[in-house]
Amino acid sequence: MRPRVLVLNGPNLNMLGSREPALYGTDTLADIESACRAHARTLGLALECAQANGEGDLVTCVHQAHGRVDGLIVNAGAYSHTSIALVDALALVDRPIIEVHLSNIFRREPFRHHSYVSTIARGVICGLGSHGYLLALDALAKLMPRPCDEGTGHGEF
Ligand code: CA2
Repeated sequence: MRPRVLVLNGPNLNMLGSREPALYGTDTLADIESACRAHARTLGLALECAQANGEGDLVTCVHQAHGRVDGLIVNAGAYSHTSIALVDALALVDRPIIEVHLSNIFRREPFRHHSYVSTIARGVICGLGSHGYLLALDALAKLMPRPCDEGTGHGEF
């Protein structure tokens, strides 16, 4: 069985490619998801992608992933900075979570400098545009232990 990863994107990220290319790049969400699928294939990972604009819908996606996925990549968009409900759901997952932001949130407005998701994420990648998602897949491929890795020390950096 290949380790399974969920790539979860939050509000407004379905609009990527249409506006603000200087901040978020020119790739659409479909472009990002298909690059993730191709990269996951080379890493031997099974990939699922989901996007939701509502906070409760994102919480539901996390609940549905619970027990089914071996790792998560999360760009919660603006909810990263506001949602205790989402971070509570993510905290229940007990699988490695990599937080991704397209933009460097620390070069932006102060209200973007804090992320609730970062408090439970195994790692955080920001400011590298859509390439950040591929780096997050690389990280998860190392962090998710596979059955054949038992006792070899794999599953850690
Ligand atoms: O840099 C990121 O990936 C963000 O998560 C993007 C969020 C923002 O609220 C976070 O602070 C950082 C916003 C996504 C907005 O997406 C748009 C897409 C197309 C046009 C305009 C906005």
